[in-house]
Amino acid sequence: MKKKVDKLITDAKTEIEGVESSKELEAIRVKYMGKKGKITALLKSLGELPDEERPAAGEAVNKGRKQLEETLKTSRETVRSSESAQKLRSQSVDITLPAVDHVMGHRHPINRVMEEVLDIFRGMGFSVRKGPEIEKDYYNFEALNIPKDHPARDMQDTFYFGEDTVLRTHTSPVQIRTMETEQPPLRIVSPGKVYRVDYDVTHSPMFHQVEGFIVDDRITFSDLKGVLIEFVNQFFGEGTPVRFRPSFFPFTEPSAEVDIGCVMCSGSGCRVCSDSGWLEILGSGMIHPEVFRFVNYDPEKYSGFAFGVGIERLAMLRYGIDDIRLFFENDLRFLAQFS
Ligand code: 2NL
Repeated sequence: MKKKVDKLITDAKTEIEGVESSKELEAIRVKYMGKKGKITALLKSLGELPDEERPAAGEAVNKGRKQLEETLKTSRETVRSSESAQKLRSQSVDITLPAVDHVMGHRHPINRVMEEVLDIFRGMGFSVRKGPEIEKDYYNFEALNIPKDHPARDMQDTFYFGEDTVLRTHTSPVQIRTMETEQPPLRIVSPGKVYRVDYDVTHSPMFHQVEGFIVDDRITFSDLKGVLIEFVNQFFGEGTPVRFRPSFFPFTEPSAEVDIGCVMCSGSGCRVCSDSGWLEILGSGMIHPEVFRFVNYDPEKYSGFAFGVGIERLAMLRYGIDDIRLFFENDLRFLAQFS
C-alpha cells in the first residue's frame, strides 16, 4: 500500500510541476482528491484489507493525502500570483502616452455679440432688465402708441395667442414695465428674444434685440447722438463713419435711423450696402409724449430717448455672414469658427 501511495504522490507532483493555470491545477486536485479521485479510491479500499494491515496502510494513505494537499496549496499560491501579475501586465496603462484631447465648447456667436453690446452699455451706466417673451397686447403695442390699425399689428407680422396675448415683437414692453414701477432718472437696456412672422436670408421668426432708453429731465437729441456714436465707435471701431437719418416710429418723435459706413466696401458701394455706401444698424428717437402718458410720467417734466438694435444684424456685419439662418442651424462646422 505504501508503494502504491508513493507512486500516486510522485505522479501527482510531476503533474503539478507542469501546471500553468489554476484551472489545470483544479483538474489535478479533482483527479486525485475528488469524490472519484485516486487517493479517495485508496481510502475507500482500506476496508477490504485484512485487520493487521489496515492501520499501517491507513497511515500511509493519510500521510500521502496530507502531503498532496500541502503541495496543491503551495502550487495554488504560486499559480495565483503569477496569474495576477500577468493580468496586471496586460491591463497596464502607459502613462507616458499623450492624453486624449477633449473638445472645448464655446459661446454661440449671437451670445458673444449680445454680451459685447451689453458690456458697452454697462460701461455707459446702463442697467440690464429682462422680461417675459409672451406679452399682453397692451405692453407690446397699446402703451407704445401703436394704434389698432397700424401695419405692425397685422396678423402677418405678429404671432398671436388669441385676442390680446402675443409673442413680443420687440423688447420695448420691458421698458414700459420698468417705467410703470420705477421713477426717473432711468438708464436701462433690455436684451432678449423677439418674434415676428418673417423668414428669408436676412429675417428669422425669432431673433435677438437690445433696446435701451434714458429718461430724466432735460434729456435731448444730443444725448441720443452722443450715446449712439459712442456705441458705434466701441463696437465697430474708433472713427467709423456714422449718420443719423430721419425716420418714423409710432413711439418716438422725432425718430432717426443710424447708419454706419459700409464695413464691406468702406463706403465705395457694394452688394451688401446696395451701392449706397451706408448700412442701417439701429433705430432710435426721442420717446413720444403719448408713451409717457401711458406710464403716468409728466411729458412736461421728463424727456428721454430710446433705441433698438438687432443682434443678428450686428453679428452678420461683424463676421461677414450673408444668411441669418446659419445662426440657427447649429451646424458645428459653422459654429466652431467663432471660438
Ligand atoms: C428698430 C427700432 C426702436 C425704440 C425702439 C422705444 C421703447 C420705448 C419707447 C420708445 Cl418704451 N421707444 N424703443 C425706439 C426707437 C426705435 O427700435 O429698428 N429696432 C431694431
